[in-house]
Amino acid sequence: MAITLKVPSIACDGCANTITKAIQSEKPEATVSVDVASKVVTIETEVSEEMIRKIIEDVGHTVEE
Ligand SMILES: [Cu+2]
Repeated sequence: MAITLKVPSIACDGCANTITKAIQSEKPEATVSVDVASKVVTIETEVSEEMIRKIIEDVGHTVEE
């Protein structure tokens, strides 16, 4: 299932990297793509959206409701 989240706190490639690594360290099978310009994160995973939101928030980013 693909989850799409808007993460307004993404400012650069470093942020994109932090988020990608955080998700993949918890869920190695997840495919993560981050569009820095539009601040949208797309995750292909079996994990719940709730869990993904928590992982992103745990590395200091804010997920839009
Ligand atoms: Cu950054």
